[in-house]
Amino acid sequence: TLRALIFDVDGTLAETEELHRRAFNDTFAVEGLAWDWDRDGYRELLKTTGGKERMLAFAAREGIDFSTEEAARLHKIKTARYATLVDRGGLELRPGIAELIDKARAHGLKLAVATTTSPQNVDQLCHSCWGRAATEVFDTIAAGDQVAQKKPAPDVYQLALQQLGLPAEDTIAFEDTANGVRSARAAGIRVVVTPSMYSGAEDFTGADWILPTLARANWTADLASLLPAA
Ligand code: XBP
Repeated sequence: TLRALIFDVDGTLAETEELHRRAFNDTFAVEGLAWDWDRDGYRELLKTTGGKERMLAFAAREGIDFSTEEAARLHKIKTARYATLVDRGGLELRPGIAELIDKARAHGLKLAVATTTSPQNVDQLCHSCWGRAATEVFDTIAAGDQVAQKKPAPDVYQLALQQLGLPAEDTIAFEDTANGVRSARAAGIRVVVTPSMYSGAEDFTGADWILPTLARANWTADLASLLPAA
């Protein structure tokens, strides 16, 4: 029986990665680092999930001496900058998300988050897009540093299942990236993918459904019959 939907945040609920990229670049600029991540470079960098991990992977690739302490320090500045950018408004839920969440609630399904980003960022997005705190939109939130290994490891989805108190079979995950699909599948969870701005060309092998958009004619019927072909 389907009892809960588990959502990825960045790229799935909203196209947030351009704001993350700007927050990184603004941070590098105020810190006097000559790092500037353009879109093509960022697409590659996104294969490393987690902002701290992404900066460390970039530095390692470029042969730059950069410590985990420095990554953590810069990441705090980046998170504050991201909050300011989200606060300015303009971030929108992807098509179909608001309706899906409403219909799922109306059906008595639980709603959860399994994300690589921080709880603060999830809350910021919920305030900006729903005008409500994350804990009012979602029943449980499994996030970034609460687990040992970020996506594509299954850890964050396993934590979400624990928080929900449900077996994997009773849930469906919503993702936008290959790393997200691998993470959900590794936790035994069926997964719907809606490719996003940065992930469109990725290989979604393992996904149970690939949908170009979550804007559906009838979410109520889809949930009842577990998403047959459009
Ligand atoms: C999103 C990420 C995050 C964001 C930046 O992955 O990889 O790292 O790009 O967020 P997912 P932080 O959509 O799988 O959650 O800087 O807060 O890590």
